[in-house]
Amino acid sequence: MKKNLILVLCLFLYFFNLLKDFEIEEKKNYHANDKNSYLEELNIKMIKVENGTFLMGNETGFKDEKPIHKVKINTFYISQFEITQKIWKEVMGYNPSFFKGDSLPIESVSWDDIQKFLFKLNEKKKKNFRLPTEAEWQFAARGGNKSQNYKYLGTSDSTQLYRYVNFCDKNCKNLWAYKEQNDGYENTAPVGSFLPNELGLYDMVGNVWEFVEDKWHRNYNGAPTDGSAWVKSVNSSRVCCGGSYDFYAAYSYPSARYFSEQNKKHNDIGFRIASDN
Ligand SMILES: [Ca+2]
Ligand SMILES: [Ca+2]
Repeated sequence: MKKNLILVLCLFLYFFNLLKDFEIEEKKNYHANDKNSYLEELNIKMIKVENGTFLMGNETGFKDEKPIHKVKINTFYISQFEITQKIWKEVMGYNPSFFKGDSLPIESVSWDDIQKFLFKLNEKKKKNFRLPTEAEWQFAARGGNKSQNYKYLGTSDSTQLYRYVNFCDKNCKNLWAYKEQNDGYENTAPVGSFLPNELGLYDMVGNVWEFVEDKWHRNYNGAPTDGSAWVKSVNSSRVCCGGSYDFYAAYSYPSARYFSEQNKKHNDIGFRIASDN
């Protein structure tokens, strides 16, 4: 009788473990499928940004964000996500990123490298993709015509920043890390990990800075007001926008701007693409 009981118990444990293994395998598959469909969706989805006017710059920001000036933007398209390493590899056949991962944003590419990427992409797709102008980028980051005039991205409440932006939070190793909030990432995050802005664009602020077409100027005195790129300059540095995983919480807003030599690579600068139609 005792023997039978032990046998039944053993059989029960055997089937229980089988069931558990099956469940774990199911869960793994679920996540794998989830990830694949997620990556497929990332296949350069473009969002239409309707024409409009806006006030570019930031009265309370740094000197380079001033003066505020009215800019007219023509309708254009911009990619919903930062360009990923998967897309870069598909087009260029190599991956120079410092932090590796298919769904992470491409970084450690120079502005010049991006021109080669755009040339190859346009050959493949028979399109005219380009970098957005700084004015287009900032209009889109602020939500275009759907803008709610949030101070940050998707919110004016600084305590909610961690839900919208991958910035230098408590996971970040730098001195300026904002220890009060946890966005979940020390370095770059898979694109689309945070909440989108009013236009459904992801990571317009944070994750990686984004190169735009314009050359760097120390302020907006003399900047174009028709949405075109400001490229008249002897300076060879190009503008990048929106902050990164390594940037200050307090300045993680759409008008944040910085620059890099156009032939230099940094592991906190990437890009997204635009087109006229
Ligand atoms: Ca972070
Ligand atoms: Ca970004």
